[in-house]
Amino acid sequence: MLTETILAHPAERLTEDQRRHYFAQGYVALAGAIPPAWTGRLRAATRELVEQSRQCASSDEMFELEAGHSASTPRLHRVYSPQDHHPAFWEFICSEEMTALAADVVGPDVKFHHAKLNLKSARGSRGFAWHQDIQAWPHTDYSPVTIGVYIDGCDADQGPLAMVRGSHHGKLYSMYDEDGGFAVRIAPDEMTWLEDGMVDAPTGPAGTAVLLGCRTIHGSLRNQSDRDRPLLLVVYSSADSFAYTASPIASPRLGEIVRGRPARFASFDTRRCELPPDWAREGYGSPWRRQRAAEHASVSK
Ligand SMILES: O=C(O)CCC(=O)C(=O)O
Repeated sequence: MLTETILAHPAERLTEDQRRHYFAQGYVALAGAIPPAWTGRLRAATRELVEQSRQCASSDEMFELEAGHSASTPRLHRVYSPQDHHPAFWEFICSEEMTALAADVVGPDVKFHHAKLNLKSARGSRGFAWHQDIQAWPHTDYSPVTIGVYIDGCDADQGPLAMVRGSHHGKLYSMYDEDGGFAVRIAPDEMTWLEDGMVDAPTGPAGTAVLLGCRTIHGSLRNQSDRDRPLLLVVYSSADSFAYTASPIASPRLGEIVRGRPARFASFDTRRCELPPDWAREGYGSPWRRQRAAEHASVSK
């Protein structure tokens, strides 16, 4: 659904100011938007997944391990598709709290695309380079939104999501490096225009939500604190927006309508979007391995 049509529907959860901020700046942060009853359940479910990761010796399709992970000291960077590994996550993704937020920025009919749980363990080794998301999962329009929920809250030293204000109005950058690898990062020499004042990295208590548009340039620093930073990231779109490439993060839930009704017509925004590799054949693997490969390539040139 295109922005003008979305805005013709009244917002249910966001104030008009918050909704205006989302469409003007490409994101909006909502301190403590998700109630403690939910963050408590998500915290307990996260603990169960972390327990399971003790059996895991190297990163796989479910767990992205953080440096120093072992059976006695589990350290995780990410859990892929948490909704397929613990029912609390799917229930939350379909909940009124989440789908009403999504509906305010994608329109009344809401479709699920994929989710990930970025735990970013304490004293972690990785941030996330500046990038835009939509090139990894292009859709027929630019309605997709990622809703990030800080399950335990997030402070400045924990590597919060950082957004470049208004960058969704600008161009889509290439996510490929010089060697043709999909690096999930914008080449640093393309970002020389960036100044500190253009960046916002909102923090907040448990239940703080960040709604992030799919064209917005964002990234994050590594977690320098001694606390993990669990951030659940859920991607939704308008029901009439269709992904036209395989998803990098597969799930049997992909494409499920979680609010309202399925579409009868597709919505199109003809601004071009770079295509990712064929994830169905190549597999996505780890975005951090991709970014490291691109860094090494540019350092060694
Ligand atoms: O977890 C983070 O800090 C950043 C994650 C991110 O930007 C992404 O998954 O696209």
